[in-house]
Amino acid sequence: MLVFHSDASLLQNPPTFFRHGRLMPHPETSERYRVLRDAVTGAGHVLHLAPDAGVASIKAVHAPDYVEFLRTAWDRRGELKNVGEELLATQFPRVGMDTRPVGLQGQLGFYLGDTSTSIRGDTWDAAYGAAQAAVALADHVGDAALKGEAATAYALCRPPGHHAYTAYGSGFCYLNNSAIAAQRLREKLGRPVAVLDIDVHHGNGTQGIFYDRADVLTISIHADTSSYFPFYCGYQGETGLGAGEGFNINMPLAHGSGNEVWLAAIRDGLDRVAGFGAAALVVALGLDASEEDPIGALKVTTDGFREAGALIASAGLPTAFVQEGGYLCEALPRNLVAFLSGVGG
Ligand code: Q9C
Ligand code: ZN
Repeated sequence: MLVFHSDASLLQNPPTFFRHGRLMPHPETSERYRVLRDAVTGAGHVLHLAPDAGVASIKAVHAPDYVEFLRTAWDRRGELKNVGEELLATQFPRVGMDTRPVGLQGQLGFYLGDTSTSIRGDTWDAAYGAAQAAVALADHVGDAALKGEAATAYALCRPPGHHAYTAYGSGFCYLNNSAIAAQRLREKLGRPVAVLDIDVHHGNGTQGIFYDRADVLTISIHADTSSYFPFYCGYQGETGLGAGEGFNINMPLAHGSGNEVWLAAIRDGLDRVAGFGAAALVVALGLDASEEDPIGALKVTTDGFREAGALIASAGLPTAFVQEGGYLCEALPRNLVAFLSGVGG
């Protein structure tokens, strides 16, 4: 299988984040990229450096002011006194507080949803590189689809993307790589596409980006959010808005659920994708549903990941697999290799 990636994914390596009143090691490190890259090359998959396709496909799903903020925030750090290694939001607007402040500290809270998603000197370069991998992936899968081939390929995107909304980042995510790939496929094929998100966390950014649209079906299978990130969404009643009504599906699963429940949800999701008539599928491939994941909440095994790959491949659609979460543990590289072997090709 072709693997699209960017060397810029070695950048943006946050050492710590706040959790439960302590500074803890940050799970979303550049070591994840090295481990996943070595796993796919070790399994014989072929790496392709993504070319720079520019900012247009990023701006097809993200607001220009948010993209400009991400690109320039670190260079503006002189606006603040005594800045350390990273910029972090300290105040966040609530519903109804919608004025964009002028200064950098206020804009950090305006454009970043939590304290685990900081701005460092190389954040933009890393997020931009990951987005380019998603674009290269979509172009490959889309070009093959235009020739009548149901190609499958994978983008090793890091940092991840599915918690990034149109105009703000959160949950370790800055640019929504899965949404960028979906929108690119939608434009290239001129037909509806679907996103199936199997990361253990609700794909809230992707849901938000496509919430009022009928041409991109979004489905998220995740650990129940009533006591789990992102807390404020991810529930079954969120079905879309306006023209998008009926085109967002959330499948929250009980914490501790294993292969059987998770794979049944994937089958259900694939049935919905088929009923929708998607011309192509984007899979937001988090590996943090693993039983070993350090911040996970489900109990999926390596065999479960292999089976998931096989199930998704059996749908026979042009499919773009986009790396999302999945954190360092012994099973992480093994689960990626197993998933891709299940997909085959
Ligand atoms: N206990 C992705 O998997 N909360 N993001 C961290 C750790 C944020 C995960 C708390 C989790 C975001 C892409
Ligand atoms: Zn996740």
